[in-house]
Amino acid sequence: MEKKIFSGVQPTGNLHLGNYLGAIKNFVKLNNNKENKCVFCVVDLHAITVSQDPKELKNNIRETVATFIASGIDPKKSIIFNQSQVSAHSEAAWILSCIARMGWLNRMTQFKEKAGKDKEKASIGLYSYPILMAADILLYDSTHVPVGDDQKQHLELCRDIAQKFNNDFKVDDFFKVPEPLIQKEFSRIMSLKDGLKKMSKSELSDLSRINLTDDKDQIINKIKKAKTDPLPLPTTIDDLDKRPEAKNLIGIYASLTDSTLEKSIKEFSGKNFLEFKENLSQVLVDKIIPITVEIKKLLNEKKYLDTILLEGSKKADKIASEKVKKIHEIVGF
Ligand code: AQP
Repeated sequence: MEKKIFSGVQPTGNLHLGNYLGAIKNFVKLNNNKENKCVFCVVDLHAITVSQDPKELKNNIRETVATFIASGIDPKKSIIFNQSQVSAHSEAAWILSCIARMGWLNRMTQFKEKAGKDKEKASIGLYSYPILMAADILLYDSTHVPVGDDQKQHLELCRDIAQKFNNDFKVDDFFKVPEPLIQKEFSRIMSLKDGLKKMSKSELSDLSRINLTDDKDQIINKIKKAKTDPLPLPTTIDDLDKRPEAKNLIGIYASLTDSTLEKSIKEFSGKNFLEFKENLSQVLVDKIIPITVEIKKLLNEKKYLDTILLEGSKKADKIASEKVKKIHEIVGF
């Protein structure tokens, strides 16, 4: 069966190993399956829910496209575009915000985490962001949405919005109710400094993450400094449960080598972290540096990147504006 895939990445700089292993690596696999129709969006409207420097934002949009392509997404097979260029997203988001309920949004944990203690000062966009995300997905009749584990709740909200719209207007199956595609293992890569915190772009310490633009020395240094515990590496998965940093590092190793946690534990069981970290650094350098080199090369080809976005936007606009026309009819405009 044909799958319609949609996913987005925010152009907020510092794309990192978590974005790669949790999302982009999966995008590449989906892009390579002939049965799938994929749309990968640089979600710049989402990015401005927190303050952005306009010049940096422009560069970050190009860097995100460069990362998609350097990782192996083929713009001939998949639609790649930036959200702001297809106005249907903003329009559908408004209409869907009249469908979504305050109570639903109030439960979103990511808003609570990102807004922090001073919720009054957070932008309204940050609060209503999951509705825009629902519009992004539903406009393309997406059947599957590959995301990291942190986006699971937003996807459930998207499903609720689709179902309520279909029920309210008695238009059975107008919005497809999408399925999340969350990897069973390695769907949440944690900070190198704290195994209980997600690896994140906005974390102040650069040592907490491997950026996809880091060079070999930076990668080796960050792994050397990554937090561990004093015990040797464990022998079973159960032993890892109380050792979040060890679990995260072995998980990263397993994901990069396309292995499983179990096999990777066997490979290093009883060894010390020094030896394991040398192996991990080597795998990271082998897998990530070719991507880094390609990103840097592509960033010098601004016209090429802009053309991909322009062509992608035209294709996306055709699909999304058709859907908005139908929404107008259903709503009674
Ligand atoms: N640590 C992670 N582990 C696994 N997947 C992750 N993703 C993000 N962090 C991890 C997945 O990457 C995709 C794109 O994410 P995004 O651009 O929407 O940004 P985000 O989730 O807001 O990323 P950050 O790094 O966490 O940014 P900040 O610091 O701004 O909060 C998504 O599919 C996401 O699940």
